[in-house]
Amino acid sequence: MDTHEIYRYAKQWIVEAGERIEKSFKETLDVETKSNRNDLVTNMDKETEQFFIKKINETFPNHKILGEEGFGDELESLKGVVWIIDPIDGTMNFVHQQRNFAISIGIYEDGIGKIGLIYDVVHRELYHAIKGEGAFLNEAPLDKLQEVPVQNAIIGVNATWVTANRRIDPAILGALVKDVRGTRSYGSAAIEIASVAAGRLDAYITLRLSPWDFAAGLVLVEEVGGVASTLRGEKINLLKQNSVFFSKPGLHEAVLKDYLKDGNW
Ligand code: 2AM
Ligand code: CA
Repeated sequence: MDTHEIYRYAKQWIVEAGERIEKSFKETLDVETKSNRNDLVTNMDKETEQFFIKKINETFPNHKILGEEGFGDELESLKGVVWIIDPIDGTMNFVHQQRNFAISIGIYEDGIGKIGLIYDVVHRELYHAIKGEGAFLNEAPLDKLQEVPVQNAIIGVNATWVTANRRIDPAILGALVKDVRGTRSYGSAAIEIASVAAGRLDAYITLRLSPWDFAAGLVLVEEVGGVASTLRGEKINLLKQNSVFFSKPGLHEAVLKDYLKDGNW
């Protein structure tokens, strides 16, 4: 694949899609719920995914597309070139705040992350990377991530996981939350993972994400020397829901060992 050509198109389309989303603020949104009353989807999520599918099909007819809203392909493998797209990550923020949402696009070839793009539309911040060629926030190169001890770390974590829930004993992450310098919750996994890549957060932890939530972020974080795994320290699977733990080096090993007990929970 001609990675640079794909990168140029993808950057152009993501900015154009962002402009269309911003224009929609003046119009009435059509909001529906999906799996539960807090799982929102709007006409703009669907229209934005269809915008990308049309562009990709016209320009790269051999590429496959995995999109959150389901207008792309049904994939059983990651063979070939696959675009993994979340047209609006942080839909609840989009609906309630008109900010703090992002478009997320990860482009993989035979399962290897080649391009990561996360566009924080309202703040006009485009995080982008080509594997092996560095990561950027708009024009500025992102620095390699340095080690940080737990007590100096700011971690992204949602309060869901330190209160009673179906996936983890709240005491486990509760202990970590007590020991770190601070916690943040932005409501868009893509922005939280991009923030780890940019050094604005030291780590991001969550118990359930889908491939479109983290596909782009994985490329960005690995490009700056960050570490990514599930909360049990396993490799993240791009075709399934996963728990995820994106982190600066050092902090990742320490948290797995001292709080997550190397997956023993
Ligand atoms: P979304 O806005 O694209 O749905 C909120 O904490 C973050 O979790 C958002 O990035 C949101 O993505 C994602 N999210 C919300 N519900 C989810 C679900 N049922 N499964 C996986 N990720 C989800
Ligand atoms: Ca979404």
